[in-house]
Amino acid sequence: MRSTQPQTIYLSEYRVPEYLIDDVDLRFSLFEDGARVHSTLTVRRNPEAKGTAGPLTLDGDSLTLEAVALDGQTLAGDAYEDTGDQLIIPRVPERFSLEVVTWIEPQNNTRLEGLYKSSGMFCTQCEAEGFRCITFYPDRPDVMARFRTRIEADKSRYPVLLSNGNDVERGDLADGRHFVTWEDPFPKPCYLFALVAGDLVEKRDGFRTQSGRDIDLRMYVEPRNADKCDHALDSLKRAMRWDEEVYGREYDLDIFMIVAVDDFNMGAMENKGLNIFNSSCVLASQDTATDATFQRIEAIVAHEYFHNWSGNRVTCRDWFQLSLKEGFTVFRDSEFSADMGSPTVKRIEDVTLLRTAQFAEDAGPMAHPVRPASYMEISNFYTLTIYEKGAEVVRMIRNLLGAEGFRKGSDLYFERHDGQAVTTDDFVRAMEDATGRDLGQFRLWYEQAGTPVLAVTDEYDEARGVYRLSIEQRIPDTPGQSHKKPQHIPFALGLLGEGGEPLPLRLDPEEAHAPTERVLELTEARHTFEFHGVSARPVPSLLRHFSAPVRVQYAWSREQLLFLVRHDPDGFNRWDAGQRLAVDVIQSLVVAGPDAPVEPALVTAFRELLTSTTLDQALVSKMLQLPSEAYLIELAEAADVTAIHKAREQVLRQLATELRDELLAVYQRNRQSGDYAVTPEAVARRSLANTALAWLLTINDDEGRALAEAQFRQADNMTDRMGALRALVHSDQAEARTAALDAFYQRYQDDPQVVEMWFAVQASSHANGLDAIQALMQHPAFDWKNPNKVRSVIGVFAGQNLARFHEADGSGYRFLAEQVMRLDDSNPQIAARLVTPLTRWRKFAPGHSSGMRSALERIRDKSGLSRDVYEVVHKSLAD
Ligand code: B3K
Ligand code: ZN
Repeated sequence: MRSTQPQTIYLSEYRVPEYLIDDVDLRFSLFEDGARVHSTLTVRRNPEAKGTAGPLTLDGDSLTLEAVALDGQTLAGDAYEDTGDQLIIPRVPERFSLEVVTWIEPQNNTRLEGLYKSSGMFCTQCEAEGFRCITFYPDRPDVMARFRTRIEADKSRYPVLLSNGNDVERGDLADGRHFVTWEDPFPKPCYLFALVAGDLVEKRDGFRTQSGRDIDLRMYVEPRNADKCDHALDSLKRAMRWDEEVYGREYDLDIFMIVAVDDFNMGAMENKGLNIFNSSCVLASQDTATDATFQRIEAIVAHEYFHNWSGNRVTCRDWFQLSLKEGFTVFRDSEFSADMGSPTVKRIEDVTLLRTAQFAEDAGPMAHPVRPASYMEISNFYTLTIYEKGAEVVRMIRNLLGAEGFRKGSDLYFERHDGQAVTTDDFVRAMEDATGRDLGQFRLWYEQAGTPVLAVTDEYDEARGVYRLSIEQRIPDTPGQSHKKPQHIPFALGLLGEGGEPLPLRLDPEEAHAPTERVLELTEARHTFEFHGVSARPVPSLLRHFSAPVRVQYAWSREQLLFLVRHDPDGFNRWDAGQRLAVDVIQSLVVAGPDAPVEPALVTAFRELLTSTTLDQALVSKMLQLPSEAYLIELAEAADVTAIHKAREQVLRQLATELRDELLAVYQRNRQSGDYAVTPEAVARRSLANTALAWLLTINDDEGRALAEAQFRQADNMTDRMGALRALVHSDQAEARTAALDAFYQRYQDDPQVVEMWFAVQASSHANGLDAIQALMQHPAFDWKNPNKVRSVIGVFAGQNLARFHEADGSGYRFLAEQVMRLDDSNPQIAARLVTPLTRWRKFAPGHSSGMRSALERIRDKSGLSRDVYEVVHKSLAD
């Protein structure tokens, strides 16, 4: 056990900083055995701080302090205290300059927070609290300062030296060293500081802003990746244009830089003017990246770029406000992706993630509000709730205010708070002030955790021609929160008549021109709505576009769902009806056993989808995906993973058997020749062809296998090569599987991002149990120090290969506990993420949950646990 228990930090204890920093002057001397950091801070007492002046307290972590000087005078050892995690100077004047010299060891930094080395280059990650691993500083986002950064390093090893802002000076030094000085004119919190030093190639591009300023766009990558930059740069230009057009936001510096690094704890980081990316989220070529990767890169490049306004110019007052920048920015990138591709498909993808993973988080032991009230380790709060639910909350505000009102609100927010560190409440207030709308009750979305459940019942009064809909909302208890208040929920709906026609929704019997879709605003625990002039019992299309992040309970019959699949004019709900139908069919096989017959209505629905050429093919490709095992588990009461897996496989095989000819036809119809392009149409066609292939291989179809092998060999793009490989790897065809995997590795072994995909496709396959996973970890390409490798093998096994991870003997759980404990010593952030599957132990049938719980207990009992893992494990085991 730890010697001291980690402390909980509370929002209610927020105090303004006692000292502010106006300017930071940094000098980095980089060497192979460490780095010296000279920092000069211009400090003044905060006029808003209450009471008499207290000591200056700066945060630090893993630093060797070499010298401290105040206003040019070196301080004697008794004039300050270095506690290890704080530098305390008891007596300081109102205004002063403070020089601090620290020594750090980036080459030994395995946590990948602060300054560290990745593939021979120096790079940084400071959000949330990494800057304190570089030098002593008030490491909190409400201290905003102007940074000037001089980097000195060996010129031949590190010809490229980068930091935030503009390069203002460069030159050569003695001993083959050189320096570059960077100046960032915009005050920023230290979490947005960045430094990169390496032997990198530069790809240049440019962008002219709406006001006619020319921006230099630069991308820095290792030489072997020089041909994988175009897509990110193109995405960046599209994002810059979109933010001007949709939000009126223009880029502010003269240079915008993107750097790719292989060892990175997450996807990317929005450092001011110098975005740093995980290589897997920025590098792409037709031969090495799938369509999904191309789309992910476009979204992440845009996300980080959008942070320049939503996060950097207007930042967070404290880390409880994280969703202020993350929820808003996810909403922005999601709308951007919708505009660049298919809006319905994007909505389906976002909702799939939300309902599968965020709902699970919101129902588990780590559930927290979009604005949490407390935390132990902030790194654990970069969650689906902060990001995805936070984005849904912003989306609801946009829908309540309308696009125009929302734009007025965002304009006011950016103007009012430019250069400030603010709260989610400031965001909501700007929306209210710009439109006159009262969002008082709506604010509960930020304060109450848990996914609201809407129980919907209906009655049809034939004599009066009235259709009555009752909606009851209930918000489940979550850790530390019970007896919640009703929330303000926008509920979009439509009604379909007997022939599938949209009916006018007359809330008032006299209404002449009633709309066929309405957004009902739920504010009470229970509402009843009456729709008039309805001549036959309608089929309701509920929560269209997924207008609020809630669970809807309604007793749909299979006939109603099939009807919606055929007729709902809302593409999202058409897809959703198909999913509900498939869930219902799979769940009935979980109960009745996998040999029970499969509902013919499902086969009919899929046949219609496969044979239709008039339906939007992008939507069809989504509708053909069966609900995932993870989603089925989320929906279950006490999930029996084996039964769920078997039932789902059985449905898949049954559909493939009955629809074999249609699948072959879909495959042939959608095979493409000609130039590769990532347009919604082309992506849909590749997806349809690859889905058909995968289904054919579930029934060991000879023709299907031959097609897969041929496609694997002949593909001119990674989507098709990977599609074929995935189909083979997930089939029973052991020989074909091994041959394809070997050939794939031979071809791509020098490309780490593709090797990660090669690991992941194996780790996710039901054909591979624990032995195979352990063998992958012995492979020479596996690397404990590289988070992507850890995620692509261990993370994928525990998160996607569910039947094998949840093997009845508990071996998967023990295995995961061991890996978490091993990793916790070197990279606590990644270790804490890896625990996630175990935290859901209460969700599973007793045979599973006791093993999961024991695995958590084993981790809990390890001595010297990091704060990251400590928090997750203790909260998961709490009663
Ligand atoms: N803001 C970063 C995430 C930082 C995570 C720190 N543990 C990336 C993003 O959301 O854009
Ligand atoms: Zn972000």
